[in-house]
Amino acid sequence: MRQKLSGPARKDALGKLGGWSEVPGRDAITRKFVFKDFNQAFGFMTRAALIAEKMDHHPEWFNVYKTVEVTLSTHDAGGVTELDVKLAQEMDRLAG
Ligand code: H2B
Repeated sequence: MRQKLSGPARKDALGKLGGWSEVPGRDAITRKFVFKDFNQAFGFMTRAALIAEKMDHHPEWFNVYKTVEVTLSTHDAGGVTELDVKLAQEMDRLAG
């Protein structure tokens, strides 16, 4: 699970994600979520934080008003793993 994804397994896993893209020059994935207002954005972050803590896998993120920019990478592995894919899917589900 903490193994860096590469080759066809990586292609497969990232193919499951809509709206996420690979970060240039770094082994990480990113997505920008734009909500209706700050309340929605912060509600999303709160719910995502609880899931992240439960997974012991934490996002890098940046919030300005109703926008949340998320970057996911597994620091211990130095790149994208199944954990990032799973957290990305949870975030997509929360954002509706
Ligand atoms: N989050 C992310 N994104 N990558 C990690 O490698 C990571 C983490 N490691 N959250 C966890 C915490 C680790 O530091 C603890 C000790 O399990």
